[in-house]
Amino acid sequence: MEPVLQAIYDSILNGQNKVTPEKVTQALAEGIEPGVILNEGMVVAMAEVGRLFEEGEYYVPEMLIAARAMQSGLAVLKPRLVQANFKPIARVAAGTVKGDLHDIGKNLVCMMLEGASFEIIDLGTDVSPDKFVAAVKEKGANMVCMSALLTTTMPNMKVTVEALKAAGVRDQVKVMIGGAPVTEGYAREIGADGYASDASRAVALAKSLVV
Ligand code: B12
Repeated sequence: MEPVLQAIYDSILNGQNKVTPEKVTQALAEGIEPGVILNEGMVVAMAEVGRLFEEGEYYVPEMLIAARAMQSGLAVLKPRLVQANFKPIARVAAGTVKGDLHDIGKNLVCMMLEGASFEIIDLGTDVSPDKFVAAVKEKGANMVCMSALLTTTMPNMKVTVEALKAAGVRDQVKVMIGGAPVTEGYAREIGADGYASDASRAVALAKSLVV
């Protein structure tokens, strides 16, 4: 691994939220592609944080400070991931489902979609089915993106799809879902239009759904 990518990786793992943006800036200055910095320096670090948590070596506070370092690095990367916007391809209401506070993956998907000329209505985290419905009815969203990182909150994706149906707007929108525990099979099971395992695949999927 390039030394600067290793430094980014280490700074996230150690939750050094001042060092991460500095190292991301340095990596960009060294001419490393934003996608490489993201995937080979940052996303892998969060995966390692998850592993350490699973093994009982990290606890919630360590996860939290690692996430803060990740977010501060992403803030530097964002302008490079989000290119100039053209006429929006579609209006996307994106959020992490009810009960779930994980937003790094959702934010990444939003950034990449924004960079690919989608308009984003970011509903944030802990988003109730009613809020997704309101974004479609009142803000004219024609795509709904739901993220869930917990097996306990995943069922709220299904509840949201049902709420869209009950509100009579399911046919007006494409529904995309994702997040670590989510699968293609689950997307089919709950009647979503698609699933993607990462942010670049999310862009390809979103484009394929709007044509
Ligand atoms: C950081 C983190 C936290 C942070 C979140 C900070 C934040 N602002 O997001 C904090 C400390 C708050 C946290 C809290 C908790 N967490 Co946590 N957390 C993580 C961790 C380490 C990383 C998640 C992450 O950011 N990954 C990096 C991003 C880039 O990846 P991603 O989210 O998967 O997103 C990508 C794809 O999935 C996809 N994607 C994501 N969303 C979408 C949406 C669409 C539409 C599409 C198409 C694609 C897509 O694209 C993204 C980009 O490539 C994971 C471990 C892991 N391996 O996931 C645990 C993990 C998710 N957490 C876990 C747990 C248990 C918890 C807590 C319950 C802990 C506790 N006891 O309190 C709480 C729950 C709080 C809540 N109510 O939500 C477990 C979940 C277990 C399970 N199967 O349910 C995990 C898996 C850790 C573990 N290995 O046990 N956590």
